[in-house]
Amino acid sequence: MQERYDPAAVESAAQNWWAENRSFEVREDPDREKFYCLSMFPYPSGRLHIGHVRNYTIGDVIARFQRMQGRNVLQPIGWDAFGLPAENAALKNQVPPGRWTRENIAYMKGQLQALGFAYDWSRELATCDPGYYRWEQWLFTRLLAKGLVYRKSSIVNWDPVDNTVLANEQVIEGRGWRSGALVEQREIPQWFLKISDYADELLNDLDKLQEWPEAVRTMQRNWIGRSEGVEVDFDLATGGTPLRIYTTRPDTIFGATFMAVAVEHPLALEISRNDPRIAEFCAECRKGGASAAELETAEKTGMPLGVEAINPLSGERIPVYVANFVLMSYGTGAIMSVPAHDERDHAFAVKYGLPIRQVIAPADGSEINVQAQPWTSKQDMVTVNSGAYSGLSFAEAFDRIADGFEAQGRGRRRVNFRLRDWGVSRQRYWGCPIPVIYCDSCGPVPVPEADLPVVLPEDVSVTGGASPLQAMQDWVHVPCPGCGEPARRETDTFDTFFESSWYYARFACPDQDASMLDSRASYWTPVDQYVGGIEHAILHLLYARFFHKLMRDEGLVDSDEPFRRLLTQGMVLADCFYRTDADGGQAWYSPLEVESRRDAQGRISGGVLLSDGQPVNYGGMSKMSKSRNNGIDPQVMIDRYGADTVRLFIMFAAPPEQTLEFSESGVEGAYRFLKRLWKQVHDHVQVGSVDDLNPDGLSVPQQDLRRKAHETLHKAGDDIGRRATFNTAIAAAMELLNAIQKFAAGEAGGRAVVQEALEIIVLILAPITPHVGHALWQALGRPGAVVDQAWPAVDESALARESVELVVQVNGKLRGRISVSASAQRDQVLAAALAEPNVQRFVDGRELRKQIVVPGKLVNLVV
Ligand code: ANZ
Ligand code: ZN
Repeated sequence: MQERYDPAAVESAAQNWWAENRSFEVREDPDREKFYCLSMFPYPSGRLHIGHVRNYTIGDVIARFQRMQGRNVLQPIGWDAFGLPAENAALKNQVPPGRWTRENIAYMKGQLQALGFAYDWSRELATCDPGYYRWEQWLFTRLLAKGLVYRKSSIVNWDPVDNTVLANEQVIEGRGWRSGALVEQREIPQWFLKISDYADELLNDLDKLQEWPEAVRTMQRNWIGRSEGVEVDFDLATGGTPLRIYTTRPDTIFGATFMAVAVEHPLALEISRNDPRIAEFCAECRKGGASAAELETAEKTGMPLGVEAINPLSGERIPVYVANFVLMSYGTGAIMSVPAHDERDHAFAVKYGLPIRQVIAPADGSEINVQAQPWTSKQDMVTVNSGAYSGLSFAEAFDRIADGFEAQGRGRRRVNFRLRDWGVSRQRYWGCPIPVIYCDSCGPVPVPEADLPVVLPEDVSVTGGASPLQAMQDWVHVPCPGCGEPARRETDTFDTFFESSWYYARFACPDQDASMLDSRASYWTPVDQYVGGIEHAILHLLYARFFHKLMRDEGLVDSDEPFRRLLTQGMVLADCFYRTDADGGQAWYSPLEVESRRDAQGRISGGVLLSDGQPVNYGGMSKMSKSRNNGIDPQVMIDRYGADTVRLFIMFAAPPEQTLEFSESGVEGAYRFLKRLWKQVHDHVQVGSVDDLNPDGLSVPQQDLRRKAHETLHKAGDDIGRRATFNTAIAAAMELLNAIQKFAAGEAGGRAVVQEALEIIVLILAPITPHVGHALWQALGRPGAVVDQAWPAVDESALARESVELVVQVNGKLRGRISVSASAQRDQVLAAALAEPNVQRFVDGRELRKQIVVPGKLVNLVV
């Protein structure tokens, strides 16, 4: 064994060994418990960032730990390879997106391998490969046949610079998230997946996901947004089609003082035709962002349409407005407004001087002032000012009013979901072609199964405008599969969430070229542990859950949910340093180029730029970002200290769900620990390794060290396996190393205890620092490779304390303490208690009527 710890040599040796022995290639084995560990696959942006490294290290530690528990562990990796950045890079560097993507994959694969992740590389996949995306094209045509896919013209957010449709989440303050251009509203035909058909199941099955963070389940629940209400028809005073509204509060109907419709509502459109002021108002509203979140915060505006509606219960006539806060895509696009009991209606009524009338009140009689503030409670309330419906609770009023409308045919109970159908069309080039052909006589025709995949042409030049597919005449013009007449291919591609919605299942059978999935998918799924960023808490996880159910209904998997346990890792933060230049702008310097200065309390107060020796200001810790130049390229750390140090630092610096504060001194600390461990093993094996530990013949200090080793093992197993607090397991291993260093091994018995304790440290750390583990296991003279070792069993007898302390009571009062051997019998304990001088004083020769011994705790003598 080398005396000096040389990470580069150690890491390549271990990695070669794993590759030669195909250590991480797995096969289905019905006789063994399987464990499928998956980290969210990366977008091949070019280089791993530190968030990736954290994500993959956490996943790898869990996978390796589960392997040591004897499970048949699958840990695959692949590439989420379609998406906009490839097109932008193509535009900038004049390389086709496919080439750029594959070059990035090659580089990043090397980075992942250098980090020693235990992936089954034989299953690697990239979603831009036709062998992958053909199956989502196939599924799409199946769903089309089943009626789960439809085409609909809809208003979209149009980014005039990127020439693409944006999701509502991609519109920030009315501008495109990437281009910053003012977003326009346009109507174009799009393909939709009917996720709404699964809304109830997606909601109810959240209850099965007990091992997901509660916060994520809540976000999903809110996103699905189930609501129970009533649709009611309000007649218009002028006659014609009644105005149908959706309300969850029919109990407040007597408080409706106006109505409001969306700017796209048929009534608003009809009146716009003759009223240019209304038309202009509607057009103006459509320009802004259409996201619900934005409308929530935007100033509420509207205009009276000049028509009145008749309240079906009170007969009152109330004005109808068109208003920007009513969404056409929810409910019926029209509402009754009750300003006394709804926030938005209240703000609107105050602004336009509309009446505010209280119709519900606190059941306990306390006063409220709805002119000043709406009161919105459903609980502990009673209806007031509501004619024959006064004096009722929410549930009573809801039911009576709903029953009445249903009997009259004027209304009906209805469940609505906030969740919208998933628009999957993207007007982008670098994505999976939507397998549809448009024919003038047959309409849209799905590409027949035999003609799949529709391969995306990769030899293109990207111009920045419309998708290059539109200009590829040879590709676009094809005969109609139905009638054979000239027809055109769809040039839109799928939303890239399509690919990431089912990759986890494909990893079970990536080589299957006759079907989307095969029986191996039922063996491996659901994923037992999924690890990824909280930014995917809603859309990615929801779409993957939806796809899992779609695939289940195709008979492709046999479970209801794709991910059994979910861990969402925290962000990585780093210090930021800056200088303010003459015109007030800030220049940011990488923390790696700055030597920080600390104040008396040890807090960073500033720093010096290494290149010019001049001071820089400290800007605090913040999320790593380009704008603050505080991103740390993990490759720099790997090159400097090795993969094990980076892995150890990441797992030690914080529990996985919390933010991690990057600091180079922390990385150095991890490196020093590994050097210390290396030296300890080196010094130990210099004398020779030992493997004949005799637990019975140990001295007290030897027993103490052995107990510490097994206590550490016990704690680490619980911390890693159950609590997922890897940092405390590492801290315990560090303490054990300290104890070994303080221990004077001396002769054979002591050296055997040290040998065992060192082996325990190596095994505990094996999932975290697997390369060092590989080398030290060999150095300790153990057979086999550490990667194939089982997690060691705790020796319960080693945990027993040499001596235990008991309290002694006489007639229930504390009279003394004794220390006895942990294995002492009842007689010996009693004898020791009676020999205690103070106890003797209180017993004082009297007859012992009762003697109670609670082992390990107390003795009570009754005299
Ligand atoms: C009258 C009322 C009185 C309402 C009251 C609330 C409080 P959820 O729970 O999200 O389903 N609403 C209905 N359709 C809408 C649309 N397209 N755009 C904007 N708002 C709409 O919310 C249902 C409530 O949101 C409905 O109940 C309606 O206002 C409003 F004291 O009707 B309510
Ligand atoms: Zn045709």
